[in-house]
Amino acid sequence: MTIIFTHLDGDGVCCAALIKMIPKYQDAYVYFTHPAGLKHDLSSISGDDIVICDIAIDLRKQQSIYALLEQFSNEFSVIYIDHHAQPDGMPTNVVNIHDQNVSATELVYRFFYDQLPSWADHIALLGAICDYLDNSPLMQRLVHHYERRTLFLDAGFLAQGLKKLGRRGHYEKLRNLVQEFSSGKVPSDIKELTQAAIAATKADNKKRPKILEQYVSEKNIAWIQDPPSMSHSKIAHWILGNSGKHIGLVIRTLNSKRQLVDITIRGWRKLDLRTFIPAIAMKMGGSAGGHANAVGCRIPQKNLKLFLRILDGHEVFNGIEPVPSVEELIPLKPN
Ligand SMILES: [Mn+2]
Repeated sequence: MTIIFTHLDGDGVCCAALIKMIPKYQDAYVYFTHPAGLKHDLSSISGDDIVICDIAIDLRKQQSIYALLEQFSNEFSVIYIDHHAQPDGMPTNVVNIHDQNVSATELVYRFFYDQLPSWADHIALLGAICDYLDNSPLMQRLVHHYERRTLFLDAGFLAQGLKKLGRRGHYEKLRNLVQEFSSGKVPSDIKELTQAAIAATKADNKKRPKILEQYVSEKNIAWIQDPPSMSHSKIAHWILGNSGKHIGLVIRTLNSKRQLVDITIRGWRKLDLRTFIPAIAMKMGGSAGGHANAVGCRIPQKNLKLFLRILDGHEVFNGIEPVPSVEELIPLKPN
């Protein structure tokens, strides 16, 4: 049997659904995991072919993960498909499909393209949209196979519905969802998903005005600390848009480790956030990872103020155009 290890977000679910469309993998078992849990979850299996999708390699566990993959790949097929930063040293017998510019779903779609049904492009698009990575040449080409508004409605049902269904402990429901998608259904066919999505969207819309009253604007950045519990990336987008600053940050004090904070950062795609934020986080005694426009950091709480000050004063912001204000873009010239 094959085991598919994947992430429990929209991108990860679509990766697994695509793979299970292939006859060879239709009985594969889907194991939902995350970077910090991958080593533990890999240790719990034996004697299977594996495909791992959309899971970043946690630097602190890199050596033991690579050792396990090496051991498995000497005897079984091991395919690693991912789009997060990847440390060197992936064992040579592992088929390593890696590109940081596109979604994991797109990589799965392209790797298995010859074995997929023609309608797999629909699920490929949904996974890419859920990870904000539908701007690649292939996805831009495929968008025209469908109708944009309908496509985004389905992607919205998936991303928002997973706010509830994607919680840990709902693994059986998620496996059913993967099964439905791999048999030709889309999110709008699945009542439990659409209902959860509508409830989540209503709750988000209700929280938005309150959150917009609470954030702090600096010269180049806008940030909020310990907002009501909901998607941090969504809050980061809201305060980014509302403030018109270059980046938006959501800071959360960890419940289990009060001396640490997690920071979710989003920008306008004019800057590659990886080129300067991880270095600052490391200087503060923390760590960081992510994509060009989506970075997460964990740093000691005591260095938070300094981190924000260094970031706000960073020279990288001097070299880019300011974000235009809405008012600048409003005026019309009558003909
Ligand atoms: Mn992803």
